[in-house]
Amino acid sequence: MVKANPSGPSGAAGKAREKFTFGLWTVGNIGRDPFGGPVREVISPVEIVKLLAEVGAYGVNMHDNDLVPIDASPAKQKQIVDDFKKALSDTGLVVPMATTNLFSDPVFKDGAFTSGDSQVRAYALQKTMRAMDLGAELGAKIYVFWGGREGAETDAGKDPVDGIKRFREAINFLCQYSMQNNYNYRFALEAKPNEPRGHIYLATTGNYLAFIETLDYPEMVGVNPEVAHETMAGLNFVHHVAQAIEAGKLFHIDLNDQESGRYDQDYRFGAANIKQAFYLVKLLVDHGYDGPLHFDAHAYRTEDYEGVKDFARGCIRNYQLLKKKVARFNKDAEIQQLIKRINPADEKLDALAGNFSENAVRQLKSMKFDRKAIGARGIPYERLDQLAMEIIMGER
Ligand code: DIG
Ligand code: MN
Ligand code: MN
Repeated sequence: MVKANPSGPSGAAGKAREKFTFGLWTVGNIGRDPFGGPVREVISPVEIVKLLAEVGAYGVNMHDNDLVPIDASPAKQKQIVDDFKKALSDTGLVVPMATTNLFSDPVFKDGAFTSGDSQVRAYALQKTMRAMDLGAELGAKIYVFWGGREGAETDAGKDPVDGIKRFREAINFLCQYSMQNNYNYRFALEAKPNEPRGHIYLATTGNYLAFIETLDYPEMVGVNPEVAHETMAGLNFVHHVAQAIEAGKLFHIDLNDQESGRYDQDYRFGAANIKQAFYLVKLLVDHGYDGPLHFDAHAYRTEDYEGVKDFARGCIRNYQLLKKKVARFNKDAEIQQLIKRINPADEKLDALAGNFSENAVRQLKSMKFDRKAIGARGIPYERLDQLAMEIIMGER
């Protein structure tokens, strides 16, 4: 039996904690993989809430069926939800985000919103509306869509253009459902390039950022980037998050870690690529991201539940340690001096380049640039990156 966290999510002396959250499916992961069965017994949502309170989490998220089995009767659903609400009030944990499982049940084997079968698409809408009702009942204000089955192994049977249209139709419909019920959800679309489908539509955060602009209610919809997903495709996750921040669309974030070019490992945050984790925390801190920090990750298959708690504590601790390193980096005089050298600013030139005018054209076209001298200038990235590494390694 795990003990509840006496101080609740506000922590000792009521100091506001970062909004560290975990999905029920993360610390509740029983260790199945394609080559082996479960290694841990199933624990209930109530026990998961208490485990998360014990390790210092702020909140807990869920897919509909993480909490309520897909075939539960209304009476059973009520019992489960009442018990869950009591655990939340006992521990002080909150539910910032909810989502729908549109990927486990065989009915979704060829997609949910993008299935070729009208019945499946309609059922996916029904299931999502019910899950949105449940999430709203628990106080969730962010609704995540991860299209785990929205894709194909072969393009022989479905036109990928139809996939995009069908996904848009569903999101437009559900935006209106949220408005009709005053749920005030912010929708967060989560990309992944492949797995479990051979190819998943809208494979990266960038795809979703373009897609959002084609929706009927784009202001309601943002993204939920996950570290492992761009990383497994060999892309720079931090730059994808930067584009989301710049577009005002970082509504949520899934933190974990991943070695490039492998299956979705969903490792403990910071466990694989500490440098990327450092620059991610720096980006979030520098741009004042204050949304949930959701660890969509799970413990190694080797672990028992004490190990699962170590995993969860490690996610939180690595984020907090890296946040301290970011503060050191931002305060370090030599580092800031080098950054200034790397970004020599000229306000006059920037003004010309930033505001088109005939005068700007004339001046820029007639200006003399000493291309050779500029090209010969050394740019001290080696020194700067070494100093950053020494901060990350605790030597500075
Ligand atoms: C996988 O990374 C997906 C599912 O776990 C879930 O639908 C979503 C919520 O964060 N992430
Ligand atoms: Mn993942
Ligand atoms: Mn995720």
